[in-house]
Amino acid sequence: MKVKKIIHFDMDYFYAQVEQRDNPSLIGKPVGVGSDNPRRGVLCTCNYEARKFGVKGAMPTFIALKKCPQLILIKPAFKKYKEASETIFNIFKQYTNLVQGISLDEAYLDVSHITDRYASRVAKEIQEKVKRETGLTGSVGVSYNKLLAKIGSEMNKPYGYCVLPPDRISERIKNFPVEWISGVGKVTTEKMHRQGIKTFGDLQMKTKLDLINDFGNFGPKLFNYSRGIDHREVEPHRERKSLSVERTFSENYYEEKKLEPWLRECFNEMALRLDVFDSKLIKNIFIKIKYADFSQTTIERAMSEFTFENFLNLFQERFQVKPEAVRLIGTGVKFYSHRPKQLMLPCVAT
Ligand code: DCP
Ligand code: MG
Ligand code: MG
Repeated sequence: MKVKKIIHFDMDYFYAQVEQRDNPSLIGKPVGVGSDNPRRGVLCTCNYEARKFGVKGAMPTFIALKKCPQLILIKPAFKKYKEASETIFNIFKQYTNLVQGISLDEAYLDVSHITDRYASRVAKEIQEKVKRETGLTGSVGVSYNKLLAKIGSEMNKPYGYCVLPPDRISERIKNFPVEWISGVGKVTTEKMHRQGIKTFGDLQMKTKLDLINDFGNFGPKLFNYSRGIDHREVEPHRERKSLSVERTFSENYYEEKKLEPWLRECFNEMALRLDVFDSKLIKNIFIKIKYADFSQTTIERAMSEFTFENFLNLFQERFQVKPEAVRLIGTGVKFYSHRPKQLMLPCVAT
């Protein structure tokens, strides 16, 4: 089988870096992007100076401020991030049609067809071009499959660069922590740790049957991934089934008036993330409400028009049934599962 050449690219502290680029006085200081309301907000991300204090993306702002009182908070400006994202995806597409966008700042590229230079050379070129054209840094990983390319891009962040060639791979990845495997999130990591499985090497000691017993369908994948084997293709036209945006509050709300601005914030972010074509292919819209008692409800409706009022109506309809303290609110859309081919974009960056 021919060995593939896969690149994984991910921008460094993306939203925060854009803000720093546009306001250089922030450079060298801890910066968080997110709601600037220290009582209710949540961070989207933060720069590496802030991470030294234990601040992380998705952390409630008040906790971030406890860890790092001098943290500079900036409200997100999604339009700027989307612009930067479009620029980087245009660069990717100059190299290959096989670009799979994972989010605004992240993509896999299959560059197997480029034979006149090493994939590592191509990756460096892309990294430099992104820096020149956006003023921003990203990290790249180069390998012969998606799993290892992604691990590579995360290994030396920020402005990282790492090549993982196939020779003696299962030996060389033995000490990598299990949480570097795609699909191994917090819950699976904890489960593995409880069983004394901390590294790829620990997984390699298990039989396929052990892994199936403990992790079900994910077992055979874990068996392969822990040995650096991954057959997933880069899928440029991968269909997105849904898109949603949600906000968790650090205090609960039970008044519709107080919830409405959050609903609007979710809607606005979703509108920005939606592609022009995507917005024509929405089948249903939905609202998610999580109550203070952690019970959760969603209400879904066939799409008539993509307007805030439609989401608000849907929300009101559901909230009237149970007007109690709310801890999370979200808006979402579901797409038609078989989209007409001619409407597909060459690449969809979330
Ligand atoms: N993002 C968000 N909410 C999250 C996760 C991410 O709003 N829960 C946004 C903010 C990030 C951007 O998406 O800047 C990209 O996400 P990444 O996970 O790639 O994180 P960063 O690029 O910020 O940092 P890193 O350098 O670790 O990639
Ligand atoms: Mg990133
Ligand atoms: Mg990312």
